[in-house]
Amino acid sequence: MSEVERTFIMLKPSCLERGLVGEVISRFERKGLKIVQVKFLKMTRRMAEELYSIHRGKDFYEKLVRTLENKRVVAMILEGRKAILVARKIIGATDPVNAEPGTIRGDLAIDLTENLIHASDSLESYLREYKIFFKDEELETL
Ligand code: 3AN
Repeated sequence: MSEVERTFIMLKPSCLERGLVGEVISRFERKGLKIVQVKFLKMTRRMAEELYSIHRGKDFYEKLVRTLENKRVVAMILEGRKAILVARKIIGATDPVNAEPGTIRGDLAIDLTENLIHASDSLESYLREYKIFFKDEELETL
């Protein structure tokens, strides 16, 4: 069975505001993950709520949704061997204070809510999350 899979990545508004889009994308490319599709878009409240639906009811949920609502993000699909696991390793731990040096959050972030980037953490998450941002026909190999 092929180990090649796809994962969903979203660069958060803080990543764009800090001018780190190129730096972050290049880390995935240098590792060998290929960009299947990428788009800039403005998040609606509904999209933010859908993306973070598993956190609904938690004390940080409203703050989290507000960091995305009506803000510009970069959404992309990456492809490669074990892409979901590989992307999570490149990103590092959720809290940048605990993220290892060499990871995106370890090197470039310190705030927990504004931790620069989102990446699907399982195949199940990927299948739910990419559909919030992309239509299937946008992901056909060009
Ligand atoms: P990850 O982004 O590493 O998959 P999740 O899914 O547990 O982490 O959390 C989603 C987002 O929620 C994180 N990127 C972070 O911005 C925020 N977050 C997670 N835990 C907390 C917390 N305890 N306080 C504030 N924000 C949090």
